[in-house]
Amino acid sequence: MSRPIYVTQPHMPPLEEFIPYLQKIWDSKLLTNGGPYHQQLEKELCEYLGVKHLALFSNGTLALITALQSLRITGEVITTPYSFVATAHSLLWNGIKPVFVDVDPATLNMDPAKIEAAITPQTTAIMPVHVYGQPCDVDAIQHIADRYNLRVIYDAAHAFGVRDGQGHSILNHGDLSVLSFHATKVFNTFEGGAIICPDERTKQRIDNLKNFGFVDEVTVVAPGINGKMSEVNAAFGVLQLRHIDAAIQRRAEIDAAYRRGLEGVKGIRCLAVDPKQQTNFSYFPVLVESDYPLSRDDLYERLKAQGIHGRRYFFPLISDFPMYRGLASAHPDLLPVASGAARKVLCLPMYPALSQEDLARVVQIIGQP
Ligand code: T4K
Repeated sequence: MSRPIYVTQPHMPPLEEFIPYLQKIWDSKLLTNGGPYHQQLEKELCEYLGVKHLALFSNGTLALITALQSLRITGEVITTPYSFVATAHSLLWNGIKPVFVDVDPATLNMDPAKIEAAITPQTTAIMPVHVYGQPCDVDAIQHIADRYNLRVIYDAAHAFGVRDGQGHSILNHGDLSVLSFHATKVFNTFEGGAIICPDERTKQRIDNLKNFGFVDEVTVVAPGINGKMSEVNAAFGVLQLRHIDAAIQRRAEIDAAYRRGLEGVKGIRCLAVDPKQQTNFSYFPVLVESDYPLSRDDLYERLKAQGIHGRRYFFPLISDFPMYRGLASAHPDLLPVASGAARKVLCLPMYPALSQEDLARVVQIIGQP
């Protein structure tokens, strides 16, 4: 059998381009705690993404946990069950009760029409996710948040570089947005993440919180954590930024090729994209509908038998995991769209180095299962 094809493969610049960065770190002996590459990457990411302030983190999960801390969120937070577990785990780590609402069938993002009914006197915030990098209905969500005086923290782990219909960064919506720079993401720093915030004061609080709460050598203002990104990760990010446009362009070509190849396949549905929005092609999910000859799981196994490892993101739903399923809002009857999507979705291999031949093989197997 030929070598395996995974759902993703990290985008890596040539190693020799990274050596001079490492040399600088070796020479300076500055390894972490807000060193020069850390500062440079924060600045360059603000420019690239079109955001005002950005605080780097060692991963997206710590960034989510800290984002909630920074706004002192308590009580209940309305969120989506259709995401990676880290979304809801960040709430539990803060002693917050997640309240799940169903998703929109077109985008698989939180359905704004379901939010109001889930609000209680304990609700303090909404945590939606831009799933697969598809923007949430940010205006509808903000409207509800304003009406009920709720904070909005976007889990934007998938949404690096995504822009709304007006060409503005999707990361500027809500009170805070959180990115992941994990190896499996469009922009990776091996491990990493960031919080995007609109003002200097919030950025300062986040920076304090990610450094144990220190504001100077002898003053600790909050029970902070260690969420800092190291210089090696930050340097890698600076180099990655030089290559990111080409990487996203290649993803766009793969996305288009999948759509063309799968167009006539009965029972396979690709998620629609809004041509006004600028997406990042981070994943390529397909829905395996009932008129396809195989079930989603059978197709997943069929591909796997040929060395093609798609992934069922996001199955099981977060609300089906043991630490969540006892919640009243976790009942599958209340989450029919999310439950259906979790049964139908298969994410196909999507990464810049995916060859035409490998892509054609995936399409061919799906077309003639
Ligand atoms: N919010 C959302 C909505 C998220 O999706 C995530 C993370 C987070 C928050 C939390 O952000 P971080 O704390 O992770 O920064 C992966 C990732 O570990 C996770 O970051 C990601 N979401 C999630 C959707 O996917 P797994 O368990 O599927 O990863 P794994 O190790 O099975 O990798 C998938 C495939 O990628 C492998 O089969 C091969 C390839 N791969 C992976 C790694 C790690 C490589 O080729 N090289 C690598 O180094 O969770």
